[in-house]
Amino acid sequence: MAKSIIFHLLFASLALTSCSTQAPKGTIHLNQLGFYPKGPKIAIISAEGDGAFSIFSADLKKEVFRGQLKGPQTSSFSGKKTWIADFSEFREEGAYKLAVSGLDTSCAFEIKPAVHRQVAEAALKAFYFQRMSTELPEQYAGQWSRPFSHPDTSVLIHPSAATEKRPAGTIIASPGGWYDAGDYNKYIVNSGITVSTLLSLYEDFPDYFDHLTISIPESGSALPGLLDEALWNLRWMLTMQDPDDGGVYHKCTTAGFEGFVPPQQATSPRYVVQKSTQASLDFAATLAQAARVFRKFEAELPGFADQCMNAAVKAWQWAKANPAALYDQQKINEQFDPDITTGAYGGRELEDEFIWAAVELYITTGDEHYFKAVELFPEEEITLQSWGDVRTMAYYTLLRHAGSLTPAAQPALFPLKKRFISFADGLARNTEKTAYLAPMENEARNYVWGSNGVCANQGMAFLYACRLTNEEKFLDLALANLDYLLGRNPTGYSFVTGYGSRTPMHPHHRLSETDGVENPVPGLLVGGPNPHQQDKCPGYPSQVPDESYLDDVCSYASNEIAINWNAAFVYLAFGVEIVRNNE
Ligand code: G3I
Ligand code: 9MR
Repeated sequence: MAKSIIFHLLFASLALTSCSTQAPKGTIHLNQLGFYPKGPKIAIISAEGDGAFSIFSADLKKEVFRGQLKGPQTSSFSGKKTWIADFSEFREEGAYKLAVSGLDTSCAFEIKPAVHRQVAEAALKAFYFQRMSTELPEQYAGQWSRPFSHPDTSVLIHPSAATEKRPAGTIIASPGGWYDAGDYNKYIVNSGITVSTLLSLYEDFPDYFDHLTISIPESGSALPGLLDEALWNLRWMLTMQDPDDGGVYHKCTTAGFEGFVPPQQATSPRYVVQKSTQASLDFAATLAQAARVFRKFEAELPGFADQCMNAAVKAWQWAKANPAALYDQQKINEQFDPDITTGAYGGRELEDEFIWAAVELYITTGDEHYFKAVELFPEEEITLQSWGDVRTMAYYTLLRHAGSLTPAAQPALFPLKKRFISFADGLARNTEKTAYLAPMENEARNYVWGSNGVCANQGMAFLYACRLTNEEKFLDLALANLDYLLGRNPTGYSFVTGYGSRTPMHPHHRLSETDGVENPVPGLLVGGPNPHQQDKCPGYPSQVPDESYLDDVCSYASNEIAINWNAAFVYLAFGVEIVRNNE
């Protein structure tokens, strides 16, 4: 009894300490949005407490749960110790703070159903904010409204892309689409995996998205909001195909990056650059998938599915005839002017792109010759999807359509499932030994440029593993990745702009930086910790892989945003939300 009173008094003093919104040395790391009532609830404490922790009502007046810290765990990157506060068994809905004697209390978080719905919707809405060749009126964009920018109706054929029918300097129209990232360019390779991730989300959960409206100008149309948004970029992608031969331009870009000026003032000449095998295959895969998805909406978009299909087939044929048209920016610049110095998104090895395109074409058409055109398992290991490695996108599609495979593909299913589960197990191996109980922390090599995208893509893989096996552990792993991105990580940031108590305020994002609005455009996932620090910005707090993050506009290697990372986050957040709320 006496002990409990002392304990209570200790915690009472905490009422005066603030949550660590601004303090860089916040020591309680948790999903800053909160938890599902029946789900796991973990916070990580990066300083030694007195062995106990408490959950208080958000006004700190009432202690509602008390537990013992477990640990310590040791970070294999920094050697630092952490302790685990597990309050999974506390299930009462409400707003709370977590307290450990002697430390700042956490900021308030919630326990409630659909706890990630808002952030998932915001991350989807972020694609609207990335739209180009359009005005963003206040009705949809609020304080981030902006005038029409980047018409892209007078785009030049760069000498690297010149043909007899379209010599250098020919003007074509390539309007629409999303800004790739913090820059003002559009890249087919990155667009492909991005749109495909969103279309996969639709294919995996059609009922949910048939009923989800988002606040965009098309809302009220007969299409689901998710597909209206995807359409915005698909229509642009179609303009990137050379109508004469089916090859696809690698990107639509200025010669160099524009400065940090508002989009309507960024008026440097724009080019489409060299047709590449990689862009053509990513295009073929994405458009073949789009043909499948939009077939259902023939009445609303007459002819669109056929248009996508024809474009996909032509791009595939071009790639088969030009299997080694690599995008090598240095080589291009040795031969042609002006030099192109924007994002490269180049790949040297295209086996995975061939597999992905072949599988999407096969699933949409049922034509086995596509399937037979590639070797499905060029190596034993399955690798995580990224813009440069799209093989697993093919596997997701095969798994999703497992019930309708023709005889040529059926034998692949068993080995695919087996390999996929062992891949997902591999991603999670040793998670319980990590300092943040996060699969990301298993390997230093996860910490590349866009490590948060790696984390979100891993989460997507866990959701597929969950679907395949029905094992709860995979759902918990997906949630662990979401927890990581929303605050349960050593930096103390929730990495999605505007969502969480401590979020990036200075992303490398020209739209946010030049709009005169204090808060960045919401719903954007920043790249995340990256010890390679390619931007060489001063002020990184650390070189340790999972701590090397800088919330400064200078830091494009850790604090840029990008559509591919956002799409993976949208998949993860909605996926967890849908599966958890169906329990
Ligand atoms: O794969 C290697 C790995 O083997 C090696 O250990 C590791 C350490 O250096 O590097 C890995 O490669 C990295 C690659 O991304 C794959 O993740 C490269 O170093 C790194 O430079 C490369 O970064 C890319 C970056 O552009 C620079 O080209 C990012 O993935 C990519 O997301 C980013 O994309 C940019 C666009 O070019 C332009 N628009 C903005 C966009 C986002 O920053
Ligand atoms: O703003 C550019 C960003 O989108 C790219 O990811 C990054 C790497 O390619 O480059 C940024 O642009 C910088 C350029 O590379 C070097 N000079 C400064 C530019 C703006 O910070």
